[in-house]
Amino acid sequence: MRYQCGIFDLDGVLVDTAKYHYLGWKRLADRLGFPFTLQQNEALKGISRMAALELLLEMGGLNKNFSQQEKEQMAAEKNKYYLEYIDQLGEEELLPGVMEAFERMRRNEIKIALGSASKNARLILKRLHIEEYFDMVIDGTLVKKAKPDPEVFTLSADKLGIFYERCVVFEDSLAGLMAAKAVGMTAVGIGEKENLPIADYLCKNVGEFVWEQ
Ligand code: B16
Ligand code: MG
Repeated sequence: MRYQCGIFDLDGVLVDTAKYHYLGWKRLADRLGFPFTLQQNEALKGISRMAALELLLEMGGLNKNFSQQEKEQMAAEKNKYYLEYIDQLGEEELLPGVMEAFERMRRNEIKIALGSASKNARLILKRLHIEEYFDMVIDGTLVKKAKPDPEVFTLSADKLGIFYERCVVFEDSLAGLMAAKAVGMTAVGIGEKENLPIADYLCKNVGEFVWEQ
């Protein structure tokens, strides 16, 4: 087998929490008085909370209006909304193909890793009851540099002692695909070609990926 490790992004790949991130940012944008569309939300996917806030404020033409302290309060406000949404999260919100992919990887002794920018990743894995599947969990609390920097993926591979060329990264964001490709990992896009034009492979869900190719 060419591959020894699969590194999974969380939001939008294992679980559809991307919609809750959108709703959280939308509530903040509504309060600040500017529109924020699903299409605009594409650019916020995969990047850190503070980087997403900066982009959102730029989209609303308000990026110069606030102090660092005010921005931190707004990021906390969005996270409060987000935590309200994911409070109800259950196993039924796992995206299709996830359990099949994990079982197939276990049978083939391929390591399973998480590479998420989210600081809420552990909480979400617990809610979904899938924490036990992971050989390595790297999330937003452990990395200094956010995607498109590859740190969140290289840290997984380094800790597991696996060459980057032997890793497959599953991502729904352009920033994440760029990160994977920058270090020679195979980049599988979960989503549409128009949003993920640089993917090595495109799949509707993680269960579709053919490990033997
Ligand atoms: P949090 P992923 C990312 O998770 C989300 O895609 C992105 O929209 C979010 O801003 C980021 O996590 C930070 O999340 O606010 O929970 O720390 O896609 O890398 O799993
Ligand atoms: Mg994602």
